Amino acid sequence: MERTLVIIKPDAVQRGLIGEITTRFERRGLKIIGMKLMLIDEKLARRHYGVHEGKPFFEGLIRYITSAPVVVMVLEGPNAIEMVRRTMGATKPLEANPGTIRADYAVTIGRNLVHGSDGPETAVREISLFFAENELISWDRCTDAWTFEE
Ligand code: IDP
Ligand code: MG
Repeated sequence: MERTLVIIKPDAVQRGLIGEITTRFERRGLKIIGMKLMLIDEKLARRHYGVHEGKPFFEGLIRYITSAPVVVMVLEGPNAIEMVRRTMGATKPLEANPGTIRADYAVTIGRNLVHGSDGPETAVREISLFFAENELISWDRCTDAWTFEE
């Protein structure tokens, strides 16, 4: 079982695509174990995207990700990291396979709708930046909601 961090970026939230993007992950069978709407502040943005510091697009990326609310979530499932990356599509929407989120809804690399952790270590680090452990739900300790009691 793996966990990964997904961010529905400001452009996707503003375009009303929270449901559409979330649905694609839900329908693949990934479990949402944490989810919130938030504004990312500059400090958090710089930590999250630290590996890109110094690249030409870095400052623009920080402005973009802090510009308006995002939805952050933790998804859990077998191979969740790779599953999310493949569902998102390539970083450049032009190169993303048809049927992926970025191919179906995005046109430019600078507004590519969604983030997903790129590997196991990154996932652990990114999840801890956005969620406390007690904000993540253990579904196996929950009762099946279809079990009617009355
Ligand atoms: P990823 O989101 O597919 O993992 P990364 O290479 O990690 O792609 O880049 C992080 C984010 O930085 C991208 O999703 C995109 O929003 C932005 N980005 C990457 N390269 C460029 C670029 O050349 N111009 C503008 N933005 C970029
Ligand atoms: Mg990345």
